[in-house]
Amino acid sequence: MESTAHPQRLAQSFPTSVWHRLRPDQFRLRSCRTLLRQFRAPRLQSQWRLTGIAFTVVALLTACSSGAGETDDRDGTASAGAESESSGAQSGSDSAAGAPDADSPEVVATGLEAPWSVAFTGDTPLVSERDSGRILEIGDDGQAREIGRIDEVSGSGEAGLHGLAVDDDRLYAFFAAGTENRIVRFDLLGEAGDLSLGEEETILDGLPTANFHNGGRLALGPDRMLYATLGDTGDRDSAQDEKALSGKILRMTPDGQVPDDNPFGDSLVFSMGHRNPQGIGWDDEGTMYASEFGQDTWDELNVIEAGGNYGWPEVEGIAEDAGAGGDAGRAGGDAGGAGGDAGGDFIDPVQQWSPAEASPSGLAVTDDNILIAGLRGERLHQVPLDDLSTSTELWSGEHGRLRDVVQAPDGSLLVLTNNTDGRGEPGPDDDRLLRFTP
Ligand SMILES: [Ca+2]
Repeated sequence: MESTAHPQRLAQSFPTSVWHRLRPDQFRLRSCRTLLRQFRAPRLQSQWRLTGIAFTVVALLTACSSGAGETDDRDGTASAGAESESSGAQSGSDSAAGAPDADSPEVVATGLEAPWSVAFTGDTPLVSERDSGRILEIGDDGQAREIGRIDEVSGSGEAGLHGLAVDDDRLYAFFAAGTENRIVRFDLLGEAGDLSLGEEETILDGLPTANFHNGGRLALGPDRMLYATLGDTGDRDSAQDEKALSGKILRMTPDGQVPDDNPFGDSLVFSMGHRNPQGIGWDDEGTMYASEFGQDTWDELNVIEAGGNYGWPEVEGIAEDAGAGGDAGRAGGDAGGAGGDAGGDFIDPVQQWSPAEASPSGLAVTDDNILIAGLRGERLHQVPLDDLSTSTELWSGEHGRLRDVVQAPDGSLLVLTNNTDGRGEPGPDDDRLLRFTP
């Protein structure tokens, strides 16, 4: 139940989160903003104290200032309630190539059936369909063309074909097949308008599955590793079991192997204590974010660090009542707190929402904001990177349930609606892929 300070975690988090920022070519004004922002975060104060570089930090800050549950069915009982990848291209480019603003988004494609994930190959969006197992390319004319269908996909409840991720000319896909979740990859063959899939190669199988809480988002990180979210698949306690893969964010090589520097030794586990995380992405400084469905009270936005324990099922949302308080006992091992173990070693979310106003699936990270697609909340939450505890809302109720948001190579944002999977109230054109300028 506790996550004590993990030496490897410290060893890893220092060079990736701090050293990365010190590369001269990246030490710009924005880097300073990020540095200041993160230094304010209790978890990093703790880490940095432990790593004994307070002096360096002060010097840097001076330099900066002077220079610059899906389940809408929360319990998985298939009634009303709670429940997504890719960070997409994060080019953060300047022009969104004429996309309209959020008030009147462009309708890129219509008639999608329970779509789940968007990923780009070049400028072409690819879309997965949860139940059909189809993978579609969306043409310039908005026509959806099937480039392949994964026949082994077994759609049941919320399970089915979920996340997509593209790495150069290879496509990764996460799906439920019978009694397991599986990650496969294909070569992407042909050109836009005539794409097809090569032979399917399984890179990871035997992952737990269930009718709900499958997680299922895939993304390539800035470290070129493949990340996958896996919910607790109904086995709550597994989220606190280091040895179980459910209730975790997993990190693997593109071949599905354990990277040498994973935080729990010879394990794919990157972070633990998750209920049903469905959105992951990184800002341009390499900080990782994840959205997560809570059960009844709090959905979460988390800053993910290697080896971190995010509390489920011991804690849902911010652990204010868990004895140790909100900022004690971070991953850096500043442990303890008056309440003993409960809450003391868990990392709090940076922001939380009620399931009715969120139920967060996919997320995208732009230069300045995190955008999070809400299912039950039927809105986008926009969280500024320089103030992670606040957010504004877009589209509340205007387009129904939202499954995924991805930044296109031209900087525009694409959003998948989610009204045809049995929970929404589909309009005549649903489901749709929408586009606007952030
Ligand atoms: Ca949590």
